[in-house]
Amino acid sequence: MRRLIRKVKTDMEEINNTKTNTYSPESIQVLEGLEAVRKRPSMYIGDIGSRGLHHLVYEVIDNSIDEALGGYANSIDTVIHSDNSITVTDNGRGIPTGWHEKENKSALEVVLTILHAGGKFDKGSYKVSGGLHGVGVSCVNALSVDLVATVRRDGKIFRQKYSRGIPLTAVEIIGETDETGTSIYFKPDAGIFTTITEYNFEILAARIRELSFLNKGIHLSLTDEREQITGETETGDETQEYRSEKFYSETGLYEFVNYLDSTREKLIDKIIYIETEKSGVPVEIAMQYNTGFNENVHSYVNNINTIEGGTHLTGFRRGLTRTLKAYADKSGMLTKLKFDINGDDFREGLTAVVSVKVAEPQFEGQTKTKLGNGEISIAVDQAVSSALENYLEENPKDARQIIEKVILAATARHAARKARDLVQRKGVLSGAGLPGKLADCSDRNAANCEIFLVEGDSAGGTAKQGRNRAFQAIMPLRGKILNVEKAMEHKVFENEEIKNIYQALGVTIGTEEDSKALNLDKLRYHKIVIMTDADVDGSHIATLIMTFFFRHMQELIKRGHLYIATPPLYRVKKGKDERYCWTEDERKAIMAEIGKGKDSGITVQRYKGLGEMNFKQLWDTTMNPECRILRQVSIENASEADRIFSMLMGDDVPPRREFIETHAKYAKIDA
Ligand code: 0RA
Repeated sequence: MRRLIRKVKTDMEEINNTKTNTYSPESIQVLEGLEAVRKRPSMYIGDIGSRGLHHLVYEVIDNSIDEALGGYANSIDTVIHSDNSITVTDNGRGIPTGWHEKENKSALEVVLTILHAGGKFDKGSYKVSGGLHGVGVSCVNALSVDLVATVRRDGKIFRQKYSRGIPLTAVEIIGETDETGTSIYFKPDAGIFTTITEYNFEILAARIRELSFLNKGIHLSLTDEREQITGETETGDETQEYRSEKFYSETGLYEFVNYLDSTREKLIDKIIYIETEKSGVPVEIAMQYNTGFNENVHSYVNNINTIEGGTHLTGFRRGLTRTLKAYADKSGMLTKLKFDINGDDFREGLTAVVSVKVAEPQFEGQTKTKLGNGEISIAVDQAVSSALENYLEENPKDARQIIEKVILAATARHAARKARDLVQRKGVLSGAGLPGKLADCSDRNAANCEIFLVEGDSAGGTAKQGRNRAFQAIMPLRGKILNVEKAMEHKVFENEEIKNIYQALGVTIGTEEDSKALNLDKLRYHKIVIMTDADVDGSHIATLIMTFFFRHMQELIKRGHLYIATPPLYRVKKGKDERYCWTEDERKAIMAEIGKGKDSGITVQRYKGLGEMNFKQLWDTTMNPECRILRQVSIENASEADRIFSMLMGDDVPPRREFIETHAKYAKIDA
């Protein structure tokens, strides 16, 4: 009886080597498939760091989203348990538990153990959602020490347990129920995820929020059982609750754009919202112009953020440019203009989200996030142009505002080009174009080289003394660098500190194909390290510098070149025993350790700035690759990063304060 409990072995090597196992040829194939996932997890989930760890959750949620998009579920709850295991529960039909003849096992086991088995049962319905790699829940199973699938269906509660992808039990009936749905509990295997095992609430919340906007009408939630929040009832009693957030969007991308632009000043009253189907392709778009200067267009295919763009984005841009240009020509507003208008001008101060659902998406590009399907371009182009034409006709006041903004953008672009050309000419063409303030390193192989962007001339001096001049360059930045979030583009390129950064890094603007594209071919350092004081001003300066990189050198961040140095907060000293501490807890622990009862003789120095360290201390704690801590800057979620930078650095102060207050506890952002 195959359905009875199998002989279970959790050690795959043993299973594959033993001749006497009870596994049929099919199950050996399954094991080989799952073992492939365990051997090369990065091929299936991207990496085995933070991203991969969080990806497991997305993969499971995506299955439930599919069930919801099919119209069978409207609620998906995710829980982070205290040991960093996860449960995702939906109220869909429940994964089928019946016998699957061909695979000779239950359908549930097929879904959980066979790669890409996800949508096999439902002929005719295509998998709309699906993580970046679309590998399915079997992958999560392979990479979990424990996984428990609980299915509520046909009046019963079914359950099956797994370890590292191998069933520990048969599908058992453990109770009765009137409800339907699926719960997947899993604990990521610490033998695979060796560097990071802790889930980050903010990262999961950002993705679930994004999913709620992209799939309106679904109730999603995220609860963190690691964190108790003390509250108070109306009668003054103390309550203990887990940190929890609910996500629900009635109006989808309309609300998404509203959320993204909540701290920007609107140029037009209404958000332009389009929901239609062109040639069988569902297209949803929302757009809004603000008074800022950034283009802020996010695109999605089947809920995947297509950061490299693709045909849907091309179609959107083409439709937008053509329709606005035609309107502007007809209105006669362009006659006074002495120079050309180009596509970029139509997207300055534009926030938009474009989401399409494609049955058989072809993903291309370095990170497989560029849509290749040609037919989608036309569909999106048509969707935008017909809706936008109507909008402009019906809202002539808004139409005028938009065209005036476009003219302003074109004018500013001409001014910016002059400033940019200057950067370019000084930057590379004349070989002597390194800024005077730069103390360069001697190695000429960029892959070995680092540059420290240091707050202030005095700390810059210390860093110059302390560094290893073979591969570490130092560039002091004076005071607060320009807030690029609020500045017009030409101001950015006229700014001395920013020009110095371009020149020092060897980064130029403009390639053959694209006059605004970054040219990183001559990048002179593969590590760019922001080094500021460990205080409020220091973190503000670090944020200003990051804002600059985010808006103007985003590719450098995506390629993993940007880092933040972390100087220590304290030095604890007793005689010759000298220790550095990066957190309050560390300080307490070290004081307890070396203090050993009698406190006498211990001195504690609180470092308020880099300037309080001598060059040797700075080297030992913050610059020496052997013992320093560098934090790599990454973009987990493009739309959320954009929103946060515009909020932190924009004009609108109250939401910034509120953000910092609510997040300080979690994100350690000082203010
Ligand atoms: C295949 C067929 C059917 C449902 C599902 C898969 C399903 C999978 C997941 C994963 C998470 N939640 C899910 N809910 C459903 C439907 C078969 C039927 O009832 O006809």
